[in-house]
Amino acid sequence: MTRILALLLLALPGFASERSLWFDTPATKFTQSVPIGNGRLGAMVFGGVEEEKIVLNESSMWSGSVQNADRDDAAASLPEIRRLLREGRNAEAEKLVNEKFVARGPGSGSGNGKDVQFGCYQVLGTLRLAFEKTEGEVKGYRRSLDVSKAIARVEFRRADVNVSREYFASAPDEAIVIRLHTSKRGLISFTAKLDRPERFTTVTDGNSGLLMTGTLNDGKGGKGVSYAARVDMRTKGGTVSAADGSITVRGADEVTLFVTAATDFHGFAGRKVADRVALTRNDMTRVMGRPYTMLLRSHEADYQKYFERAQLELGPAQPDGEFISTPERIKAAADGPLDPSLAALYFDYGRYLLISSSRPGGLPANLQGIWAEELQTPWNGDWHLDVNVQMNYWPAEVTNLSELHQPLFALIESLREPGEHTAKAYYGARGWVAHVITNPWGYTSPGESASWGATTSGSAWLCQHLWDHYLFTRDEKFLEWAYPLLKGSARFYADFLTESADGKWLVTAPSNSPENAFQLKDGSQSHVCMGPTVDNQLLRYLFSAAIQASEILKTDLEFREELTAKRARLAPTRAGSDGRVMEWLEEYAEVEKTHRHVSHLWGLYPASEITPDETGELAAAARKSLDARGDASTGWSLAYKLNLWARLGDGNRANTILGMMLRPTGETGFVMGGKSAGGSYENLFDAHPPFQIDGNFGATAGIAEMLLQSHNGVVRFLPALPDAWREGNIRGLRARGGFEADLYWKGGKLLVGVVRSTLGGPLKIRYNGKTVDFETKVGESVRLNGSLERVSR
Ligand code: FUC
Repeated sequence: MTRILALLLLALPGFASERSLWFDTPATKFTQSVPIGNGRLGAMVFGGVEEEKIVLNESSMWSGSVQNADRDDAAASLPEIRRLLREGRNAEAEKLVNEKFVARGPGSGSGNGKDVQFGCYQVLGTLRLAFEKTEGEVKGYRRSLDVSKAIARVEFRRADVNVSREYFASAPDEAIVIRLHTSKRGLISFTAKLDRPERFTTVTDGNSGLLMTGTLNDGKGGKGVSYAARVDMRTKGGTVSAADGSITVRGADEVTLFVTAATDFHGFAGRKVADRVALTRNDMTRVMGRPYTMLLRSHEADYQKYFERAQLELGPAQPDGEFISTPERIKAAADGPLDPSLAALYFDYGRYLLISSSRPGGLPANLQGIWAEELQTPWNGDWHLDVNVQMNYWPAEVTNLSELHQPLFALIESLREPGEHTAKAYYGARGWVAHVITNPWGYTSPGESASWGATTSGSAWLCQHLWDHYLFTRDEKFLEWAYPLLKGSARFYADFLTESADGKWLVTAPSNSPENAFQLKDGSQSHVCMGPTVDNQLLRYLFSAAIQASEILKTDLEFREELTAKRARLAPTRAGSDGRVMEWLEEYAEVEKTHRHVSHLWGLYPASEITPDETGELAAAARKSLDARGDASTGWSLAYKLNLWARLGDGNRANTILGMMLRPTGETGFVMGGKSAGGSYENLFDAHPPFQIDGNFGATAGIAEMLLQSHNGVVRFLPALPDAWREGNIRGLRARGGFEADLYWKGGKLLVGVVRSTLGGPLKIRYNGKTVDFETKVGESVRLNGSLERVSR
């Protein structure tokens, strides 16, 4: 009987399922609204009863333009900067970097770059539907986002009428689709408007359409990206009229609204498409010609082909877990232990956000994914290269969304040419380099301040993604494509390296340990240094990748030998006298002990030169470093620590940090660290604060990393399973070498592990201290019990 009742409940439309976020009120703030997106077009649904507000986004809404921000005479100061660094006069070196070695011009505009050439990612506009006032109390209000189908819904009852709205962003149909429905006929009446805070004209177009057009600032007093956004609708019954840039519908039975949008930005490097207005018209004609059910079906099929590749179930759900709203669930996470099913929802949400903000052929997910309500987004909504954009792509391979990694590769490719110019201007070096920030305009110059802008390893960190994609897929065609990028990056660093003060090592200089400052003996402080640990780790990885790639592709023997020799002279990762991993070449004291960046642990994650199995002492030192940094931090920093603890095999600590990420944030402004900082907004967007999506993606990767790891030739089952995840299963995670794994566990112990081999070859599995080896054939499944014995079923 109860079972029948449960089934009946589940059959009800919009019933809370584990795979939905839901709210019992409309959103009043952006961080309460729900995101939908097709990779390029995005929308945030507020779900107001009387006024529906839908914030619209398009991924290429970038102000600014292509520029040369390199100082062409910078290289002349390099010897002096290096001399000062060798003499330990870092503060003086930093002063010189600020004078001669930062970007020419305003750079990012101190993170407020909307009207300078760096530009900024900004909102497309807002669609507002003002509904005719109706008498009667609103009952049963529910706003939801089903992440298994990528559909948002608003439902309520008023004066015996059921009102429902359905929203999705279709990739196959290049449109946002909104269906308005009421249980009685003739009751849909509203006025639709389309606007943005500046630079727009909205006109009516035909009987039922709105067309908004405008041009963004190119940052040099001229015209930048031009855009067009269009709204049109199909109505059943009632009347439709157009006037004064708005559309009014009266007494319709049913309405389907469509939004199409485009800019003339086409790919990187400032190429433009011919006619963005025509593009939006063509998209509109096509989408309006297809029945709603067909649109919905092809959207679901397109979305689910990605989403259904992986599945995580963490049980048992807390009693009532399904019946309390998402904001209540995160409030509960603040007060008590983390509900495992909320962690599973967060994992699904992260995959949802990546599928919705990053599609092949498009731009990579930025600091906001694609969702922004402002003109001036925080930090320009750009691509930060000292952890942030990389973190966005940490879940791509392991959660089986490998193709969605492609926009990042396209970004990397776009930086090669401008990066060659920067390499020459600053370092007199061959190859290409990118520093800390970039945009769609190929920005590779340093930032405008030495304190953060002198990080020279952005390009090396980006290149890790090329090699890791190869490790997961073993796609040689891809490697052939990526090799010139890897080689060009390695070429740069091989030229750039210089001798350390004691002549022992080859080091990067000038550089930073991202954004962290240290104390010098004379009491001065500096960020600029020689050979920070992260650079040594990055270059060890990059050179190794370029060496191996050149072997696989049978090319560049001489260059390979040069890299091999230089790699041997990179400083190893070391523990200092306090037992922590040294962040710098020297044992400097850090200025801010709990600084959010933990870049010196890059070798633990995402790389794997530090592992508990192979380099136990360094792993212990990493543990000490993390303890000293403390857990509390900004959103992305928490996500980084979650991955690091997973790599250290400490599932309980990782789960504690995940719990901190799922606490409601009390902060709305900018917070750079400290106790109360990172957490979640009510819509589960990660709070830096402000909203920054990297934490969502980093945590998704971290959850996967708790359950499956595959670095250094070993596939590890459940390497960091927290006690609280007593029972569950994960299906469809990917492991390096072309493997795909499903794991089932109970009572905290592995029951069954299945590994499918898509490419054949050796497979080494480790669980609970035991290691077994297999030789697999293409398409073969290896099925194991909890003792790693092969079983047939
Ligand atoms: C880096 C971080 C900040 C912020 C910004 C977008 O500069 O240090 O915390 O995430 O990127």
